[in-house]
Amino acid sequence: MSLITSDQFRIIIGVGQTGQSIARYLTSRGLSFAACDTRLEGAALDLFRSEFPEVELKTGPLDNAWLSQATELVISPGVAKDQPAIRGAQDAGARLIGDIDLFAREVKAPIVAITGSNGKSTVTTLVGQMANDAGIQCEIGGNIGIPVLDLLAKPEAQLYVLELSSFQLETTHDLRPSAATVLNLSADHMDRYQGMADYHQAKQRVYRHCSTAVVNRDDPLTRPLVPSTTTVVTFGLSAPDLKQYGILERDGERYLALGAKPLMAVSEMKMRGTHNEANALAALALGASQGFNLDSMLSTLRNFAGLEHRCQWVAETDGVAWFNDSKGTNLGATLAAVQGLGETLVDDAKLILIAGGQAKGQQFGELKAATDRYLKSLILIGEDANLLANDLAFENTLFAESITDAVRVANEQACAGDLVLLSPACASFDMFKGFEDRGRQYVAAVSEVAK
Ligand code: UMA
Ligand code: ADP
Repeated sequence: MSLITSDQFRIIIGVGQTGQSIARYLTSRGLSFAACDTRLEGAALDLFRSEFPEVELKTGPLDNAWLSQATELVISPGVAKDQPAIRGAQDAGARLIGDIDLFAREVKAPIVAITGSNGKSTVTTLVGQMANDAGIQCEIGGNIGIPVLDLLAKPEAQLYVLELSSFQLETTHDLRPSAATVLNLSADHMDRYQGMADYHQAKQRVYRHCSTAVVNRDDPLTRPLVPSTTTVVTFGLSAPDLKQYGILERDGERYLALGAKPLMAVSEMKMRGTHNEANALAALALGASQGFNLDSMLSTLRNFAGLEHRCQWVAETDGVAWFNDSKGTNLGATLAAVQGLGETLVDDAKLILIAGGQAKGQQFGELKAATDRYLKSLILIGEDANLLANDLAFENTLFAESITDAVRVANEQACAGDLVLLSPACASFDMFKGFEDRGRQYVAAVSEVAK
């Protein structure tokens, strides 16, 4: 582990949320730095300039010769590290790190590190809530939207729960989590990775130097390639072995369970869907590894209603239920939503799925069995609508120009008992500011229909 010293020249690459937090951190430690961003203008650049008017800020294409003067490059997660100017600077001796390493070097309290393709924000929030309910002062941050270095401003924290993306993990070397998990792995960000192997490798980095690895036994790709001295605890939707977490059935009722012991009926949870059962089990395993009181964790699970834009119930109109899963930005999430809600349909009721946007290099064939089984209509929006249409080859596929149009078409298609689900399996930036904007526009359109 290298130490922060003042005789180094650091350059921050990318001046968005992360870059600004790095700049605040380095400033607070009295360390000098410069910064760069490949964009020429934008709100992030304006903010950075106004907060750090004295700092040299280069914009435009990355400059290899300039970057090569740095001893340390602190890169933002959204900037791909595999590009000539950065590789060149590394060859010239610059160390490439991210904000997680800077945090790891300073932090005193234990860290729970959470990654995976889906469920990160849900499990991070849940574990944070479990900790606080159990009387442990806990801060959550990371990819969830709170840069980790900003958490150092709260030194009283007894525990940090971090959501980490594969992008953040790529440049993380010095993190020593008390517990770490890869919740699941399905294709995502294939526009940044060479393939699944590459993406898998980035996610696996969360287990390096961890004390307890929490593993999804239903998903072999989450198994750690770590030394046998690491404690491994598993969760999954099957009946669990001794000291592992899973699901037990008793008299037709499903229970969250630890070994042979039922802990609480799944029906007591406010969160719905088997994917959320997996999230609850992962959270229990992570919480137990930190010594949280079991009864307190179960009470948190009873009260936790899930997060906005994640399979969230929005409204009911003439017997049709509308769900917002705008955060379903990849195939794995949409598959979980379609299966999870599909299993709840009664009699002849069906799902009407609104999907589409930017595909991020994904192929969607793996969704076909679930869409064929549960869908009445597939309504597609966005720039990669045709890609989904071809991969899913669903007979009743309709196209819409906007989210309002999609909701209007869905309303025409739906009968009492049906569910309408927005779960795009795609990024939103072709039509929206982000998944939150997409979700809010959907909810607004649904409330027009509901009038
Ligand atoms: N930039 C460049 N060159 C590039 C790309 C970006 O200069 O090639 C610049 C942009 O012009 C901008 C800045 O970098 O000024 C943006 O940096 P960033 O893309 O790393 O984004 P931040 O604002 O720092 O937010 C990041 C995470 N974003 C990404 O990883 C893309 C946020 O996750 C995270 O909440 C935040 O740090 C705090 O930790 C968002 C995300 O979309 C929610 N994450 C992905 C996901 O969840 O799928 C991984
Ligand atoms: P992340 O932070 O990894 O994006 P979220 O908790 O925000 O995860 O949920 C993102 C999407 O994934 C939502 O659409 C949600 O319904 C779905 N999801 C949540 N948990 C899981 C899971 N365990 N497996 C598959 N999909 C999930």
